[in-house]
Amino acid sequence: MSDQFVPLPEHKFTFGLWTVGNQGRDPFGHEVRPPLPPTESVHRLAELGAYGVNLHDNDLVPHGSPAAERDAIVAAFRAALDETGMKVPMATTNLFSLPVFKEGAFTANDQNVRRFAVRKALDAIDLGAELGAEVFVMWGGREGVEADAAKDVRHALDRYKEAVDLCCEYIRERGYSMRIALEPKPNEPRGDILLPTVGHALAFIGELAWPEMVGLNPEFAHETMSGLNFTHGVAQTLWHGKLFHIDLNAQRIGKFDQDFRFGSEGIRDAFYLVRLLEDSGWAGMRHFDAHAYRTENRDGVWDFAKGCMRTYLILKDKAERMRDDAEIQEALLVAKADQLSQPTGPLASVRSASFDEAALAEQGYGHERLDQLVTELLLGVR
Ligand SMILES: [Mn+2]
Repeated sequence: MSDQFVPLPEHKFTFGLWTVGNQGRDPFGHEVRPPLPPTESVHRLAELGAYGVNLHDNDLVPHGSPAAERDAIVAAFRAALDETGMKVPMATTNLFSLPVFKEGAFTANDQNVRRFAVRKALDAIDLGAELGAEVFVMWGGREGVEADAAKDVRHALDRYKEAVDLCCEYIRERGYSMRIALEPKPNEPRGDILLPTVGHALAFIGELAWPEMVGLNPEFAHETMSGLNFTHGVAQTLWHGKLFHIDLNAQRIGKFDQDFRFGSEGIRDAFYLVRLLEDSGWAGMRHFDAHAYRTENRDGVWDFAKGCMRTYLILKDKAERMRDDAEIQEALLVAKADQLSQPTGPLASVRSASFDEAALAEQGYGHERLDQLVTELLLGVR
């Protein structure tokens, strides 16, 4: 492998403990890999050049652990972070695995289940703050329904808003430097999940008590499952100032939630995403929410992790090459790409302008040539 694409902490690559720790269980098959201790993940990922790890509460502390046990686990994990210099930029809570959440968590019909869920989120906020996390992700995996008769979505959204507001109130009360990032997903594990896309979630934020504290954690696989253009979703999230975190992986449209190694499917889409993140000066984490194929043993897990980071760096290099490629830049001028940053108004000049409509309609934009040039760049022949 060429040394040019070696990951370093400055690249801000992070992995969830649940990603490299994934044991390969799927709806039809059991675990194929042994459990991976969180401290080992920290050491191995540090050796590979990652910046940090992220976690659900129960990735680190098993649910129901007594306080003394919890503190000992966190102390050992803290020691591994200190030994390696690894950070925990993001924390989240698992509100989807326990049987108690089978009908929902923040939006469960039962008020006591909702209170239990919010309490668990508050504890996870404390854990995240203790480890230095500045982003708290909320993926509402069970916030949905199969039997539409059973849930009024308007009331469910009231309760969803209430739960996010309660978490914001708690963060403010405790004085934590933490923001919340909602993670949209259309379906799986529920038949339909609330806040299914980036657009739904952005609109929801506008109804919250502290909208400035809440943004998004869009995921490549989740928007792609809906057949949407993930890069466009991220661009609009950036446009609203709401990109607080991002989940990178790979997914084919129309399939189950695949969570593949970044760039392993949809390499073009991955390229335009990397180009957007780099061109926009995104200062946040390049977080991978993915896992190794079920075919892999422990060695394959580290091949998976290395592959995610290496592909990102290769695509970042391709984005730089695109900027430096005179022919592509000339084709962009033919496409008038530079003109889009100019305002359309003011109103008076719109009203007084004269147009040669036939000439405007006649012009071509050279997209075929432009797209072929970019394709050849990605294929490595220019
Ligand atoms: Mn995710």
